[in-house]
Order: sequence, then C-alpha cells, then structure tokens
Amino acid sequence: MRRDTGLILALDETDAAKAMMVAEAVADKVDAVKVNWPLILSAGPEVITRLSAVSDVICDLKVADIPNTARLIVEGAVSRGASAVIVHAFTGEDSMREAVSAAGGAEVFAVTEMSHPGGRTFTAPHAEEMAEMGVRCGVAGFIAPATRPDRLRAVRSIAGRLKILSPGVGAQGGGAASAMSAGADYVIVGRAIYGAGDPASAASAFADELRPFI
Ligand code: NUP
Repeated sequence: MRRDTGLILALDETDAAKAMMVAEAVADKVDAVKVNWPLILSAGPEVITRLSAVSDVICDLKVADIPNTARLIVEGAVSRGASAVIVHAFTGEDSMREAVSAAGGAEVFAVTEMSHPGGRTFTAPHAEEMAEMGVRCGVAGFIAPATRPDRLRAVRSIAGRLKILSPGVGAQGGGAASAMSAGADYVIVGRAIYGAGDPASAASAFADELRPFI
C-alpha cells in the first residue's frame, strides 16, 4: 500500500453508485479505500473488484472465526481484488496465523483496541497482548484508535515498524494530526469525507493536515 497522503477513505456509503463516485473523486488524495459490510451488503462483493480498479482496497470484514472459516473469508476477499483484510485478534493465534497464510501477498491488519467508547470494555484491557500476538503471527500491522492517542501510543510501542491504521478521526471525535503524532502511519476517515457536501475538498483538507507527517 502506497503512503502518499497517509489517508484511507472508509467508504461506508450504502448507495453503490454514490460510493463509486466518491471513490473516484478522492482517488488521488487517498492511499486506499476501506470497504466494510454496509457497502458490501448493499452493492454486493463485486464492489471490491470495481473499487480495486480505482484504488487499493482494504476489506474491513473484521474476520472473527475459526481458522478454516477465516481462511475462506480472507481468500474470498483477496480473490475479488482486496489488497488487505482486517481481522479481529481476539479469536487467537491459530485463526490469526491462518488469516495471514490465506492472504498470500495481501496484507492482514489486526484490530487491537476499538475506537468507540465500548472498545474500552473488552478490547482495551487486551490490546497490548493482541498486538504482541499479531507481531508473532506476521501481520502487516494493526488498527488502533485515533480517539485515544495514549492507547495508540501503547500499541505503537509493541508494533515496532509494522503499520498502524487509525480510525476514529472526524465523526468519532479523534484528530488526524494527534493520531499521527501518537504513532499512526495512516488515518482512516469515513463520514467526515463521504458525508461531506464536497468529499474531494474534505479529503484534500485531511491530506493537507497529514502532510507534515508523511
Ligand atoms: O476500532 C475501529 N473503529 C472503527 O471506526 C475499527 C474499525 N475498523 N473502524 C471502522 O472505521 C468503522 O467500521 C468505519 O468503517 C470506520 C470509521 O468510520 P467513521 O467513524 O470515520 O465514519
């Protein structure tokens, strides 16, 4: 995945035609487009392939299953054109190793602590352990919260040179610059871009904010 702007679009727009328009409008301002269940369920999994012609695609399927099922899901996403897949870490080392193996040349990112308030309850107390396990399993990097830069910093201290992608910027209250200062390599921004009146200008503004960190 390139790192020209440090910005990843979270494309949770459920109108498939509008989603493609937004992706095309911001393609030169983002390093990747992240797709999640809302768009996949409304547009069908072929949207992954369509988007992959415009940008690198990260499939945020938050895979949380036994190793065999994790393998099947990761293989399905990669075969449709995903460059990366996001998996949950809490499923344990066997599932995570299987996801990494199934991804082949694609990247696997593991969720550590989730960015929403509920993420404090179960994910925060185990975030460091999950990051240590991810390092052992050969993941490409981690998802860590822009909403809590101190916790992002804790994940960075374990991640070493692995990548950190940080959601929670904008609509969830986190800041792009503060996440990068705490150790993120990329910020993930959804509603603050695709929900803006002019998504291309909104993406440009985030790219400007991130430029000193690239
Ligand atoms: O901890 C996480 N927080 C989070 O928001 C892990 C995620 N993968 N996400 C995703 O990032 C979330 O599902 C959504 O697709 C995106 C953030 O979108 P927004 O809050 O910027 O609209």
